Amino acid sequence: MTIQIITLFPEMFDGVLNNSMLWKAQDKKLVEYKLVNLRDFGLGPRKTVDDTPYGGGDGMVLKPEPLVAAIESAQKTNKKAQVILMTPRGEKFSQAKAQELAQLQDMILVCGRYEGYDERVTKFVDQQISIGDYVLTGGELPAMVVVDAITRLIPGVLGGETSAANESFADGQTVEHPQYTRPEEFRGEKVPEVLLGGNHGEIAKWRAKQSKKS
Ligand code: 4FD
Repeated sequence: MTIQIITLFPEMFDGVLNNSMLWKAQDKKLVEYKLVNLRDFGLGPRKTVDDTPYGGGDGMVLKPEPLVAAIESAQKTNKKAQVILMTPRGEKFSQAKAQELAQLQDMILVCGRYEGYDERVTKFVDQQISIGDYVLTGGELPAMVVVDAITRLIPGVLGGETSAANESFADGQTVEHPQYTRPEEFRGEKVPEVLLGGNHGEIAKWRAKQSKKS
């Protein structure tokens, strides 16, 4: 899978893409991340990407020409890529949505800034996604959330044992069961007895019970 990210702030992704899991996924050629700097598609000598809104109002709006030029440039490298716009008005992101997107061949994530983008840009995107009902200063953090959630679902990125757990989470009724590691007792709190016994049937039953969302 190739994930291209269109943004005015590519350096924001450095720390996230270099985290061990995402890095290993790229190292194993399971995924390739490409940052596309929207500024490169800016207009005129100042490389302008934004302008004041028609009708008045606060702040700036991303102009359509640079955004669409960046999308079309990314599409040249990757003809069948799904174009996904990060916006608070999009479809709500979820584990189920992450699983759906993890099946895709390639995608282009578009990060908006300022008070938003010229609405005519939406004609050039396939999907609009929101990570939750709140407004951020840019689509970069939402794009990182989507990249992380999708990458860990790509077969081979994590150990194989995690895939089943991910599937159960996507139904909305279950969550991952609580986990414990050494020491057996920490500040008076003991690890549940059943986990120490080695009775795999009992352990599976306990975990299933604990996985039901309250
Ligand atoms: N909840 C989200 C996405 C982007 C964003 C922006 C229009 C603002 C939150 C388009 C307005 C993009 C989200 C940038 N804030 N801010 O997923």
